[in-house]
Amino acid sequence: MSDIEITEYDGPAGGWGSAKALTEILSREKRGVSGAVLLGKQNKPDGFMCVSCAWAKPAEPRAFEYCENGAKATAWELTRNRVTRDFFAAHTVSELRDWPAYDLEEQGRLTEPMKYDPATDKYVPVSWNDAIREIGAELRTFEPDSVVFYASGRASLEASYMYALFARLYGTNNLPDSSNMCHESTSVALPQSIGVPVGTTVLDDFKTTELIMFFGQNVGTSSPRMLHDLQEARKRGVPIITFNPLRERGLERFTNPQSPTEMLTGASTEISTQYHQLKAGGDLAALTGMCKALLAADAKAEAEGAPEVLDREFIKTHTHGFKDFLRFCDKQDWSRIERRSGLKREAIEAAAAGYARSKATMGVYGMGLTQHRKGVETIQMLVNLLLLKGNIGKPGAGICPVRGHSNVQGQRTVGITEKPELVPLDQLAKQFGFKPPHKKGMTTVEVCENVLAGKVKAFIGLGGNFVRAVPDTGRMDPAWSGVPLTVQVSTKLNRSHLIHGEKAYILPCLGRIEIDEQATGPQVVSMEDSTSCFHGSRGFASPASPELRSEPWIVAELAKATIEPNPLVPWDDWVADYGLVREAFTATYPKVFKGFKDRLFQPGGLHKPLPARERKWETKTGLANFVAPKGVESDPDMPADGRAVLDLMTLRSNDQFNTTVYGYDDRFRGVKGTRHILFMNASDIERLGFANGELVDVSTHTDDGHVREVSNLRVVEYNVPEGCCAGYYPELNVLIPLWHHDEQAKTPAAKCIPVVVHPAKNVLLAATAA
Ligand SMILES: Nc1nc2c(c(=O)[nH]1)N[C@H]1C(S)=C(S)[C@@H](COP(=O)(O)OP(=O)(O)OC[C@H]3O[C@@H](n4cnc5c(=O)[nH]c(N)nc54)[C@H](O)[C@@H]3O)O[C@H]1N2
Ligand SMILES: Nc1nc2c(c(=O)[nH]1)N[C@H]1C(S)=C(S)[C@@H](COP(=O)(O)OP(=O)(O)OC[C@H]3O[C@@H](n4cnc5c(=O)[nH]c(N)nc54)[C@H](O)[C@@H]3O)O[C@H]1N2
Ligand SMILES: [Mo]
Repeated sequence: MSDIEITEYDGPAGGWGSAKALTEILSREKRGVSGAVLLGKQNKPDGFMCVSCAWAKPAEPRAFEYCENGAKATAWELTRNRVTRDFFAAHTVSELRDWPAYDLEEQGRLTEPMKYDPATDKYVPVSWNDAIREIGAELRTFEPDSVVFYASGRASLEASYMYALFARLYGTNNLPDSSNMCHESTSVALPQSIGVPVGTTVLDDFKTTELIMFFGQNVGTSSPRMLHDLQEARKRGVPIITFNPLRERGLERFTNPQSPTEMLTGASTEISTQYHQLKAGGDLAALTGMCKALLAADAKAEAEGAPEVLDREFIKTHTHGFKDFLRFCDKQDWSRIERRSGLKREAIEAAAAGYARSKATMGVYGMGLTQHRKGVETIQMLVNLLLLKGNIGKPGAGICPVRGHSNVQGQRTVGITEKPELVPLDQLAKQFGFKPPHKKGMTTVEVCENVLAGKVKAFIGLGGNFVRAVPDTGRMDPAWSGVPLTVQVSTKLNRSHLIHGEKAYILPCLGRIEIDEQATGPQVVSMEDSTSCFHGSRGFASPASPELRSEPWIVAELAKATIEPNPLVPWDDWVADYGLVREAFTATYPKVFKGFKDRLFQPGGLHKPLPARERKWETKTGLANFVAPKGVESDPDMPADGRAVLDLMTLRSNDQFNTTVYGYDDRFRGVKGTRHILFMNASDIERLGFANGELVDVSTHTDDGHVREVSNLRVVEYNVPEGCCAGYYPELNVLIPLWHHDEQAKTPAAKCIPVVVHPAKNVLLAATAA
């Protein structure tokens, strides 16, 4: 407890704080100099692709093309710590369930396959042969649609393609992935609006853009390499208009840790030129306000004979639904927009005026838009705003969803999706001579519903920590014991190994940074970044244990043990030479991967064709669509008795990668030594009768009959809008009702949870819980 410290952080993002954090993590994972040498290969055209975020890799990389958090992720994977059979022999699973996430993963890399032994409540070693044979035998007894093939977004294009094919040959489209909890709102919104499921911008657009609008993405923590692109744009005088309930440091100021001058002089670049601290879920209202203001400015310009504000030519030739959209905007009144967004009309008009001036605007966003009940509508509203001035399909302009996991976008590209309509099933049928399943598979939320209902017979996780990442963990955790089989392909120990099914296996795999030696020699893999560029990646480090297997190998062996041999699916040849897998997915997606074979290591990556970038609209109307939302409420389940209820946002700290907790500090937010906190506005603290630093219990305000509560969070007075509060994911996932998700995409609405704060019932316990 004495180590907990909450102060105001007044440094920039990057800078010396970043350099120091880097040295600390390399030494903690015992990777000093060798780690630093490996970091020099990170995100280089012939190196390995970072295992942290999915931000684009420039064609001409900087000397050190990594950031503090990318380096942490590398050190985390290359740690010298190991989880051996002795570790499992020394601890029962029930005991490990009480360990914090940090302690579990800090044990190091998994080293050999393990199997759960109910008699001793321990994991015991099992040979690869037996593990694969036993899992295959189990899978053969289940109805395919009762088996789930989950993927976190790290596995390569090669492993992902094989995994998706395995699931479909087995007979199911149950291929949910982490993007179901992340950018699924994007994948549903953008195809309706502009006919592509991904962003339309590339790195070059940052060089010619005239304005960047930034919504709900914490660049300093979640995609720090992007700060270089933002800094360069700012140096050209490009304004950045930010909408975020929190004043995130990376969006305020940045010192480039790779610039000696900046480091020595302490110079930093101001990032945002306008910063709008809107309410959680206030974006739909704020965007509506901006559209209204823009339409009003255009009408005024027309009346005065001044140049038009909208791009009328673009609207006429390229869009559909403009009239209905106008009607929607006309109907919304400013008082409601102000109330819901938490912003003054003048502030919204100032943002709109900035937008009106720009001839090329980018709209960048992250989880602040996607993780809401109306996430899809909000993203579509951002597209509407861009369409008004023709900002899709021209240089320096476009929509830029910032993806999470390093290959989450790529997994979708090669078939990991529960939506069969997104996959060329006919082509698969032809290529591999089978009848692919056409029934829609389960999303992440549907998997949870079916686990609760006892309908899931087996769960296979290709990476990730599903049990910990999903909503409603208090209800979910006990339900997993009713699943007959759980299999986790992992690099490190996590909660999904401890909250397991009746039969449970841990299959340890190589990480991307490690050398992957197969029959034809060391293999390379590939992935897709946030800007739709494909890159090759080459492992450099020796494997953490001789017993590790590659993900393609594990998928192939599981497939061979489960389904009938098919001469058209040469699993063994594919494992021997991943180039043959690339040939196979190029045959399935010829347009997407045209020329990939020879351009795997092309600097900057190979950009995949995106019709919307060329103003070709593959939508139902054949045009870009204005899509009007139903109203401006982005989280409509807020109960009526408003005042005691706060909107909770669950966030990442600067010291975590999703459920992986690197440490207990959140440097940019001034928090040291704890993650068990609740950021609150000073006036809410006073109004509700609490004090800064007091311990409180927080419960979800719903009437669905379930009690959801987290106890002993420390109140931290913080600059969040009144009526909002914030804390850390995944500790607070217990508070998110399973049904509290985007209405169309089913992305859990993790950024706006109605909660009530109570005095702590049992403060004594807290002293040990901190
Ligand atoms: N270091 C590090 N990097 C990561 C990850 C990590 O955990 N650690 N995770 C990776 C993954 S999988 C993902 S998806 C991305 C996630 O990266 P982000 O999209 O940055 O996700 P979050 O950190 O959840 O926070 C999003 C931001 O949204 C703001 N916000 C919250 N609610 C609202 C709202 O209603 N409106 C607006 N406008 N803003 C809001 C928050 O204040 C916060 O700044 O990062 C990836 N990169
Ligand atoms: N409340 C709340 N909940 C959220 C979110 C939120 O903002 N708020 N964000 C959501 C988002 S955006 C996401 S993406 C999900 C994340 O959900 P997941 O992707 O399921 O979770 P991670 O924490 O990224 O998974 C970490 C584990 O992956 C394994 N791993 C790491 N590298 C590899 C590898 O190379 N191969 C294999 N096979 N395994 C590997 C390690 O064992 C590690 O323990 O969580 C979601 N949940
Ligand atoms: Mo994510």
